[in-house]
Amino acid sequence: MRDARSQRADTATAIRDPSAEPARGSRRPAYTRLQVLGLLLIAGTGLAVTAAIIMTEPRLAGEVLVFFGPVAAVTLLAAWLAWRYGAWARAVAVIVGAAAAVLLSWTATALSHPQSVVDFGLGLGVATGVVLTVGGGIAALVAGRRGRVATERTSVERRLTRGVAVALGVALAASAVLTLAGRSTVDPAETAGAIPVEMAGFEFRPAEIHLDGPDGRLVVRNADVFLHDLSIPALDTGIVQITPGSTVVVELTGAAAGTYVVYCTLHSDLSADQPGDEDMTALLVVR
Ligand SMILES: [Cu+2]
Repeated sequence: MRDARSQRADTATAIRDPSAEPARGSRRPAYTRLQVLGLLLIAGTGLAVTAAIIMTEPRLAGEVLVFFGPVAAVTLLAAWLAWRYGAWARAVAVIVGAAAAVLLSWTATALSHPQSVVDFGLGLGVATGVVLTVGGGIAALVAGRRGRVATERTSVERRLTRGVAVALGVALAASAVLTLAGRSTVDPAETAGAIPVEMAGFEFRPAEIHLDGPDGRLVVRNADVFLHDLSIPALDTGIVQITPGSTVVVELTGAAAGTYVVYCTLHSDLSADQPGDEDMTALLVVR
C-alpha cells in the first residue's frame, strides 16, 4: 500500500517537475549540434561576405544576393530541420552540406590567400562549415542508431566545438593582421606621369587603358575587399598581386603598338581564347 502510494507520488513529481521529464532537446542524437553549427557557419559566412561586397560596391547587391541569398536560405532551413526533426532531416542536411561543397568549391582557392581576410574568411568558413555539416551529420546519424542522445554529449564533441571556434578565431585574426600589415602604398613622386587604374567591383576602371609610346607606368589601386592581380601575358609582365586597399606601380617597357588584354587572373577564365563578359579584364591600347 505504502509502495503504491509512493509510486503515485513519484509519478506526480515526474509530471510536475520538468527536470524529471526528458527535455525535448535531450532526445537529439549526439553530434547534431556540430552539424547545425556547420550549417550556420556556411550561412553566416555567405551573409557576411554579401554584406562586405554590398558595403564596398552597392552596384553588385543584386548579383551577390541572387547567389548567396538562396545558399543562406537553404542552409538555414536545413539547420532548422536537422535541429527540429529526426534522422531524415539530418540526412537531408548532409546532402545540403555536400551540395554547398560543390557549389562553393571555388572558395577553396582563397585558403591560399591569408593576405586577404575576406577571401580567406570565405574559404575558411565554407570549408569548416562543410566538414562540420557532413562529418557532424554522419556522426549524428550513427549516434542516433546507437541511441546516444545529446545529454551524453561526449567530451570529444565539446572539445571539437571549442577547438574549431578557437582555431577559426586565431586564423581570422592572423589573416586580418596580414591584410592590414601587407597593404602597400606608392610614393606620390612615383605616380607623376603614371596612368591611374582602379580595380573596383571586380572590374578594371577604365576598361580601356591608353598608352602613348612603348614605355609607361600604371598606378593600380585595389578598391575592393578582395584580392586581385594584374597580368598582361602578351607583354610578359608576370602576375602582380594587389591586396585589398593596396596601390602598386606596374612598369611597362618596350610594348609594340597594338591592343593587349589585361587580366586579373584570379577572376578570369584564362583557358578561353577571348576574354568573356564574366572575366575581370581590361584592354591596353599602345599607340
Ligand atoms: Cu580580380
